Amino acid sequence: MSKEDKHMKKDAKEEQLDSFRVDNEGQKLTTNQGLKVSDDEFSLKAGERGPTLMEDFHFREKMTHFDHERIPERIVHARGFGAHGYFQVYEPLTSITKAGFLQDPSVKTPVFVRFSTVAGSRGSADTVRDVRGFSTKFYTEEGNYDLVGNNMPVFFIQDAIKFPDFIHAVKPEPHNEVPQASSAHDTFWDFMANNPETAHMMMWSMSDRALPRSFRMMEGFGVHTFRLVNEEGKAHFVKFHWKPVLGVHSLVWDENQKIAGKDPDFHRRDLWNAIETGNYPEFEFGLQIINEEDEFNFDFDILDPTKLWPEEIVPVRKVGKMTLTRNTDNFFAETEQIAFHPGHVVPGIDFSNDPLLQGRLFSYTDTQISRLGGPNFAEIPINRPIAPVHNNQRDGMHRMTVNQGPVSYHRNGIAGNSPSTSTPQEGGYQHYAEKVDGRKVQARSDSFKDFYSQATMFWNSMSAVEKKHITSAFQFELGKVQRMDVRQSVINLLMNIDPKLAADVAPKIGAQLPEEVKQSKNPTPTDSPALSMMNTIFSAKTRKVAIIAGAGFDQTTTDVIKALEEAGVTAEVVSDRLGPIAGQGGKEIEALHTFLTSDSLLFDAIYIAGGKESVNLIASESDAKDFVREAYKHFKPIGAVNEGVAFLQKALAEEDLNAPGIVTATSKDKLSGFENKFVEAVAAHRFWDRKL
Ligand code: HDD
Repeated sequence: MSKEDKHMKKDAKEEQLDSFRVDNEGQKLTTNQGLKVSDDEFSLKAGERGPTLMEDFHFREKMTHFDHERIPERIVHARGFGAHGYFQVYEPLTSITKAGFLQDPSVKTPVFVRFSTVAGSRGSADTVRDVRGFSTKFYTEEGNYDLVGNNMPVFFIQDAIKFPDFIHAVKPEPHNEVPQASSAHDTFWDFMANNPETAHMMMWSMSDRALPRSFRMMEGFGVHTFRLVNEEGKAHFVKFHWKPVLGVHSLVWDENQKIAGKDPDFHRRDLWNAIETGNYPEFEFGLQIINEEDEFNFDFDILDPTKLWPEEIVPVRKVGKMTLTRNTDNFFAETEQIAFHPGHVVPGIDFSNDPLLQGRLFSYTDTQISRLGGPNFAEIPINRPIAPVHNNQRDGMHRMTVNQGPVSYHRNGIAGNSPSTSTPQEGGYQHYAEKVDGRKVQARSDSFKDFYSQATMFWNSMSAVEKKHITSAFQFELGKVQRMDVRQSVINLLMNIDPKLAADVAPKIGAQLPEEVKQSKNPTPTDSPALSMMNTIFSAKTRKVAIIAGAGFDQTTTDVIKALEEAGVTAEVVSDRLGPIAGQGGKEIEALHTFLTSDSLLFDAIYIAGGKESVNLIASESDAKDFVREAYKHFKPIGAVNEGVAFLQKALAEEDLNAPGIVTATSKDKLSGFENKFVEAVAAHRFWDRKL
């Protein structure tokens, strides 16, 4: 954290958290009763070699607390990572919503964001093929507003009643609890095949969107259609978006699997480090808006959570920005105990009748009661609103508030009927008075029955390389499915999305290609370019480059490091040893990694320093060539100058040396301009045109 940030005015949430923070430094050890402890190493015993005595209250208190340290993990999204920050709107949104935090661009609303995977347990790896959760709690002056979204704009199912079934299918199979954090198994694919509404989301989860490079480089979506309501009571339908300022970028599948072993904390480490080094993650807040009158003017039902609104038809208006600026003090107190709920809204934000959303409105409070041990979880510091709380709710497990006076009911005369309700003009929440009329039925609306058009649209929107990745994702995932009939039924489903895709997958998994194709009838745009990650923002900022150098590295090395750092890149030296290493011309750099402690998987690009002595040292490391080869295989930019090029020649096949993204210069070439070319290559992220 920079000096300036340290002295930044604390926001209201941080001030509130201050009153709960405890710093043990320089303090005396006590029991929970505040009694000073004289010994914390040896229990009280009847004689040095005798039994421990019940009387040892300190031992019993310490052990009892320890025995109860764990709480149930979240039933879904168990593994997550969070940070604090703030949100600012770009311009007043008065015409579409009365939400207070969306009115004044000078107001910074404190936020806490938790990113997560869905299927894996709390201790699972970050880099798995999965949807990522993207939950934001806005601590507004009108109360907490939670936007509980994902990094994909649609969902697997259309009705919340199927959620337990879907989650049972995706989680490890119950008889043996295998596999962890993976969708590559029979029950998941059996569910997909038997519930064709999953088709669109299935395509997203087989795409590179399920393999984010970083939490900082993925989009966020509210998924459902919500309503924004203005002061006059006029409503618009909206979809919420988060657009990462660094663009949307992914890892490749092979990399994901290996990183899961090399650094299971890859994403949380990345977020933590970015914030610690002042590279604050930024996301622009976007709205897609549809007038209520236009509800039925689309070839999809806007209440159907398996449909997105193509940005080319309903543009995303960027209306604000969120910046994450502060890591947590304590993972458990903040990230683990935060409780989100799509039903935590403020005046000006309302719901739609999306049946998935309607069910969520029940589930979230309910789950916190068992997860956080009772109904008073809103009093946990991270969950407390900065707006005052006054009501007649009382008691329950772990109650912290000390409510005064005899009255705990509404309407009362004794306390002048306080706490009193508020009119909408005073900020009282008023539900949107939507007219509802219908028979009680258990049914799917006909308008929800087109399962394939948007799945096909998604596929059509992909670039050749994205299509290749999706195809091999299906080959991998279905290749792990044991039951032939399940594999076959997924191929039958794929026929409805794209017969060529089905044809490319079927032979690899021993399935047959059926002749019948039930193509959907609804017309949709053939593609939506906004869905392709090739059309995202490319930037070198915060990319991580491995500088491979040993003692005696040449003088260009420090120029390259400087150029990278000026472009906002993090350059970290990988060497044969840790600590300072001396180069030519009296230069010194600090090696943070060795080939043993690191891996090119953990970097976005690599640079091989010149200098004969340096290259000889590197060449004597048995893992060095693999380091380079793997970076090549994962399409990463590779830079080298002078003797570094000679090392590259040994590591790669001759025909690969001129492949895209290999930036080299020898003394014969003009070294000037090398730095810029290499920085450009780092910004390009990956070079997909390489032959492997
Ligand atoms: Fe959910 C957690 C997102 C459908 C029930 N959900 C949870 C989290 C995210 C989402 C990001 C983690 C919150 C955190 O970080 O603490 N969920 C979604 C999205 C959905 C969705 C984007 C569809 C559009 N969820 C959904 C349905 C139900 C639930 C249909 C049940 C009816 N979700 C839960 C839950 C969780 C949860 C069981 C587990 C932990 C928690 O709530 O706090 O209540």
